[in-house]
Amino acid sequence: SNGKNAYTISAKVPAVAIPLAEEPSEIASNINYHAQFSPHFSPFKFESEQAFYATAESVRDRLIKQWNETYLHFHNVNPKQTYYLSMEYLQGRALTNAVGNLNFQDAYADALNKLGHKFEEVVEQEKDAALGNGGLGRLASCFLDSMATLNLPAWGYGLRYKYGLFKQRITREGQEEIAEDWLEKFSPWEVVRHDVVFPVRFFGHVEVNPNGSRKWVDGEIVQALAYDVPIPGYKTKNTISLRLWEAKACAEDFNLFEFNDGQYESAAQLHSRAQQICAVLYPGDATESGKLLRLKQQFFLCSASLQDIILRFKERKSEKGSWKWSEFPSKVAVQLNDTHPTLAIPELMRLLMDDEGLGWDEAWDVTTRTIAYTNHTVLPEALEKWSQAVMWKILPRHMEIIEEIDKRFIAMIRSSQPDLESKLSSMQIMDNNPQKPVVRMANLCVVSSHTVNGVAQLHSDILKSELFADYVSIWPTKFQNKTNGITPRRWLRFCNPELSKIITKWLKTDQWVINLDLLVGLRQFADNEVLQTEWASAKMANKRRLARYVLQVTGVSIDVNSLFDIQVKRIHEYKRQLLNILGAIYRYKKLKEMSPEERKNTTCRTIMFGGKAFATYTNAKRIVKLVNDVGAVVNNDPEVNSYLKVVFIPNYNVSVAEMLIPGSELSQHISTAGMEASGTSNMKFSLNGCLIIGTLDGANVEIREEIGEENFFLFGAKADEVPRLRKERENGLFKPDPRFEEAKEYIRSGVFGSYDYKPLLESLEGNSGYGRGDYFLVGHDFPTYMDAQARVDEAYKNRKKWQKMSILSTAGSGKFSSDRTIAQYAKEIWNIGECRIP
Ligand code: NBG
Repeated sequence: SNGKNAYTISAKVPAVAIPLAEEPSEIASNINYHAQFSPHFSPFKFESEQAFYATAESVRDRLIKQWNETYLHFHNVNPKQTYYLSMEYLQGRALTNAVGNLNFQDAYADALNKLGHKFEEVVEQEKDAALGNGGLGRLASCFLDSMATLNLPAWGYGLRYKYGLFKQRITREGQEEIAEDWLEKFSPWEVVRHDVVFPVRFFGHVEVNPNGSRKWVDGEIVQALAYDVPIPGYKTKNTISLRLWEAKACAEDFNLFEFNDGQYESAAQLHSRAQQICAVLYPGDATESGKLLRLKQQFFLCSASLQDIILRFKERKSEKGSWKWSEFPSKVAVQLNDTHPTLAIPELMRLLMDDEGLGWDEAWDVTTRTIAYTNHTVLPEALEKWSQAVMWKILPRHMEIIEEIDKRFIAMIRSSQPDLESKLSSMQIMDNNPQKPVVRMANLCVVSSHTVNGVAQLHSDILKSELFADYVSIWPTKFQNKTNGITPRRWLRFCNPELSKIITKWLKTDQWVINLDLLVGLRQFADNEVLQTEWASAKMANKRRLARYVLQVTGVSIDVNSLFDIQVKRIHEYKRQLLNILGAIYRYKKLKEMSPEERKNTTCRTIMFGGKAFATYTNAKRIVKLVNDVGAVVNNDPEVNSYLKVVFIPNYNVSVAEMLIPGSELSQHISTAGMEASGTSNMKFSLNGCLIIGTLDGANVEIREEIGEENFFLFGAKADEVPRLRKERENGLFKPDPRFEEAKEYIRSGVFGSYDYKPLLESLEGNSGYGRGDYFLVGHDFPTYMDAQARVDEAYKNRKKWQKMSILSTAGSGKFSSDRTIAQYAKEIWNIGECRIP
């Protein structure tokens, strides 16, 4: 099948309406039905695990019904539709979210009770779908929830990795990575679509036809098979799709002759090559073959998705009579989530020119009016550059197209903006440096997209003034800001039911779940002692739950009356977990030096860390090891361990976040200013009434504006000071604070064990072998960080005031709903409107 008929709505569809269970007793029998007739397990077992799968299948029935109705509605109305292309989706668990969005929470809880199960225990059986690394993937998932909730005609496209993000185990050596098979017992949420299959080509060469047209031929063809995941909106029937592609080889690719000849491996060679494509999220790309595989993944996503989009466009258009390609951009918006799906640009050009017969100008016009690009980082190492040689090998036709785009771009500049001549070499797409010729994907995106956006105001400003500054004079209106957001369903309503109840009670409405700006109504009650008491008791309940979890996964017992101080995110030097742990070390040393009397005046803290280090990022792994070593010493030191605990929570993921965030009181967002594009966990913490200690970086800037500067513990250099400070440091003008020296010296003295921390410590020094002259300015920011921490300690002593600040944090978080972000994308970039099922 080449998917040709997948979108024809056939007259032969059975029209019988199948009623769904509504009452708890009917739902119970429906769950029972699935337990018996969906043959995954023995029918003679109905433990939590079996209950989970049967419940999920029952919920899935509802989703599929709404989803079909949504599809049909979109098909009939044929509005302009957005397609979000992302290599990552960090979906987490789906059950609580699905029944919550369907507004069937109580009915399912009752039904499970009738069957002898507890809803909370059943949901724990679900494995996280972790098809992403961190913020970028989780953002994509929050966006899907908002698109569905806002009834927007919008879909997500991604890859169905067999192994998503690795599972992290902490051993004496530090972090260990283990493959996580989220599909081990199948996912109840995906529906395989055997009628949606597209061929994707790799390698081969370009053939020139007598009429001058070009065609990409030969090479190797892999089939892309669609798996659909239904995404329900909150209290709406609209249910959209996340379409994930899996790579398959055809039966014909299996060499029966070789197999019968006993050459089993080579007989199945094409099959195993196809399987590699979606085997893992982010294959290590240190090797040549790793790079090749990653590029193949990216192209696989782009090609399959675009073929699908084009086919749907044609099908819907031709049902309604004649149409023109120039109408494509008024029916289709494609959003590139970072540069990972950049190949969508040359692939759309190729499909339009080589398959559909358009000329260059027409194809270019359609492509550039269709595609928009979001930048998520200014870190040079994360700006993708692909070797030209590798690309010529895998995608020869695309390289011709990219060269042509580059050529025309250069010609355009020379004729219209000759003053930019000197900038051309850095602006052009091809970096033809003979040592290492590469294609700069971000440049290709900027040149070919109608809109480029950053993900927080500061980040978008930096894009315009630094990274993409040279392009601004050519296209002054191309650059926008879309400050990130988070879905208030998962990140407050469902993960923190205790606080949600209080909010609904005081606001006298639960509409805040879809209109988060309403939270501002809490401000007027911030001083109200009744609210403060209720607020504190919700937090305490969440802290207790978190403390039980910490004990269970780490064996460390923590004091629920201590200040719960959390930093959870990917481990990275720019995020500065090292600053946090150095602060903790200094705190420990001071506690040791105090008399028992003095200690009684200190604020008790539990400092929690969580996050994964990329498997080959050595310094990040050393930081994980250091945190664990410090924890082992501090937590077992009877002299001070009732005042301080340092805990590393293993295997941080979406589900763990849903537990940690509601129980947090202080969270750390302490990146070197200018380096964190936005951050989104800062928004989650703040929404849940957790105070932030942080730098003026990413979305911290806007959070502080919204909740009030008196409710934010600010420290550190500002983004525009960073270049000067680095220079000063290079020139030996930096004078470290004695507290900073003391903390480092304490590690060197061996208090935390004999592991070789020298390389890590040297990264904080001048021009040592490992050192980068403290590029991330840990030393510079250390003193103001410690001062801010002292302000935190003081503030926590006044619990009333603390509760007030916490209420104001939640009250000021309305702006950070992904509903707001997505509404802005819809209006200002995609030009799409609501398409709600009547
Ligand atoms: C990340 C940024 C975060 C940001 C998310 C979502 C990448 C490349 N970027 O600051 O580091 O919140 O994207 O926009 O993962």
